[in-house]
Amino acid sequence: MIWNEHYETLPREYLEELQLRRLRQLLNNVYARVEFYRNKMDEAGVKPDDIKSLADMSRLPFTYKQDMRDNYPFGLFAVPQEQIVRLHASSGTTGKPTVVGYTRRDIDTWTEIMARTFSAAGVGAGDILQNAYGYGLFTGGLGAHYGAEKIGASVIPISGGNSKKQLMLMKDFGSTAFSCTPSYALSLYETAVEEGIDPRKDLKLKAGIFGAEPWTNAMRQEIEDKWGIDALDIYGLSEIIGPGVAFECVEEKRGMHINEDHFIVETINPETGEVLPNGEEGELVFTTITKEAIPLIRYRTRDVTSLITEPCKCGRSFVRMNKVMGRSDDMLIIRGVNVYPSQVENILVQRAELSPYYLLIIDREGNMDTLEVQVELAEGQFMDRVRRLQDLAKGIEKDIKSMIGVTCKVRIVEHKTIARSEGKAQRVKDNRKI
Ligand code: DLL
Repeated sequence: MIWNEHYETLPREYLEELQLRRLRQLLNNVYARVEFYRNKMDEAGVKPDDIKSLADMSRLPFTYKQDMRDNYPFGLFAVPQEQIVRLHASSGTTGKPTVVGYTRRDIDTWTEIMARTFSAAGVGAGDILQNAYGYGLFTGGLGAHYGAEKIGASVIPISGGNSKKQLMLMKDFGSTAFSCTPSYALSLYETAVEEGIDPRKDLKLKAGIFGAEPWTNAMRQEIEDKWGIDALDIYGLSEIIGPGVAFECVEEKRGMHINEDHFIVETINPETGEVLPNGEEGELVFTTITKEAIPLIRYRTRDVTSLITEPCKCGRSFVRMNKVMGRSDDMLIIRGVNVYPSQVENILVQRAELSPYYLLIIDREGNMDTLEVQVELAEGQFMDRVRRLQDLAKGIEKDIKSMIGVTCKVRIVEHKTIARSEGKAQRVKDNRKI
């Protein structure tokens, strides 16, 4: 179901007109109110009035995560403190978190785009949504919560983890949908099996809304088969607003519709910053055109994917983004070869004997990088047939070499030896000291 027929199906020419109008308003606003943007635009020699078309956007300077860190905690806020009704933060790998603020209207916008997300997944009033994204500073829990209430679903705010309790409530309350990271969906399934629950028979679930980390279509297939549900992808990042920047529709499940009435998207070459034609793979860059508390202009997400401009069968006119293949800063360079964890995952998930749990361990011996791929056997597969395991490992090593171009060592480990996550999965251990 389409939540907001008017905006979600707006003909492109009207949509672009709306984007330009909102963009110009935003630029005037931040130029007047945020010193950081005023300085940056002055340095780049561009004034708000110079932006006369969407194509002129490429004249605007980029904003980086580092800019948010440099202005920690509230330096980029464009409204006075009295108007901020919520703060969230995302933890970085180093140092201080990235802080984001919301005005009341920002919360409404976020709720609206999450309502669209759930509707597109076929979830609505009468559904019971078990929300297993983490509640707290992470945007996943509360973002999904507000959207689900808005569409009239009964929300169970259970947060992440506590798998046995999750399953008990799923069964007792008759949850019809759930939301969490895709890796947690798989881990929860394992607990279900241990608890003697057959999700297809014993539960009423029909849909899952999974995101916050990259996952492949093969993983989607696996989740759908195991749980007996439609598994939909949802994308977002705290800096832009949180979950709901883009969402998949259950009709097509091919690419996530970007809420373009609130965010302008570009794909760029991450090295040169040059804007790429639609359809080419590059880094996603977003401009928030309705956000009040922290508007971001041409924010560099580091997420790499491509855009789909063909109209979608569902009737929405928003452009779609393909699945994120990785982050340009998660891209590993191993002996000069660019490697995304998702490429390795794609090779691993094709083998039924394996589970989707893996870890890439990178080290350096002398001047040589080494890559070890640890992957688990699937449930019910055992380590006893050594010869068979060797063949399996050799086969994967060969595929990784021919498809990705990097030599590695594959180590197959017992089922359930790689750590499970309740939120975002950790799939890379880089021990190189560079
Ligand atoms: O992960 C917001 C979110 C919560 C999205 C719940 C979806 C569901 P951050 O913690 O700021 O925000 O992390 C943002 O996570 O730049 C991507 O690298 C990654 N990411 C988010 N969704 C997806 C997805 C939330 N569907 C970072 N596919 C982003 C791939 C994703 N990567």
